[in-house]
Amino acid sequence: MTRYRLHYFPESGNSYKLALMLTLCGQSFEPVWTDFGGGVTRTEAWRRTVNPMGEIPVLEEDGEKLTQTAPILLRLAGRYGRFGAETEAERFEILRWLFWDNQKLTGFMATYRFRRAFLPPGDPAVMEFLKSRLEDFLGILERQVADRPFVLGERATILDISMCAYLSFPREEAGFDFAASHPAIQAWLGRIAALPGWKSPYELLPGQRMRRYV
Ligand SMILES: N[C@@H](CCC(=O)N[C@@H](CS)C(=O)NCC(=O)O)C(=O)O
Repeated sequence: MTRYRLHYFPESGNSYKLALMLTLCGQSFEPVWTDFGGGVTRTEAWRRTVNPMGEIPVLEEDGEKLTQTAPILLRLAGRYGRFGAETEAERFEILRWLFWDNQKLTGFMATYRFRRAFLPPGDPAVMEFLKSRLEDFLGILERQVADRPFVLGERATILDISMCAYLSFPREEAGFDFAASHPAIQAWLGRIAALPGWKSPYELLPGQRMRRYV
């Protein structure tokens, strides 16, 4: 049985992607709280010994350190035969949306939410730019899940796990009220939360939290 250790911090939606995937696959992991707010991931020593990319999360599998949630999710899906592709067309579709999520939805939501909730107020023009990009990406997701239960279609896949992560934190952090602004996304998040074994981000990612400004 593979032994997992997840280097994370509680506010990290990218960490939640892996914690949720492992949990939904019936796997446990040792949580390794990391002082992201204190700048540990920026230190030379951490980059040399844990992740040269300077990013959280890092998933250790029997001591081997893996990074980048997309290939890790693909690997776990293959290993447990859950939430993966069943056909070549689905494989392509999953890769296509994972790239989109990493670059667009997660990329901008993570940056916007972090600056809004966990840093002192910054340049309003920067926030406005990030939010306007995000509105576009949320609109794309809203349309995608309006006429199908999950991003790929009838069943949940790693796409849902990846894309829901930053939208699953308490509403006050990013400041979006999806029930009012994006009802299809709100309903989709409800379907994900109904998956057997689902847990919320702060249930799966315990420990000392960062100061919140909103
Ligand atoms: N594409 C990466 C994104 C990881 C990422 O950006 N993690 C954030 C924390 S949630 C981080 O470490 N950011 C540091 C930085 O951008 O300098 C993944 O999927 O693992």
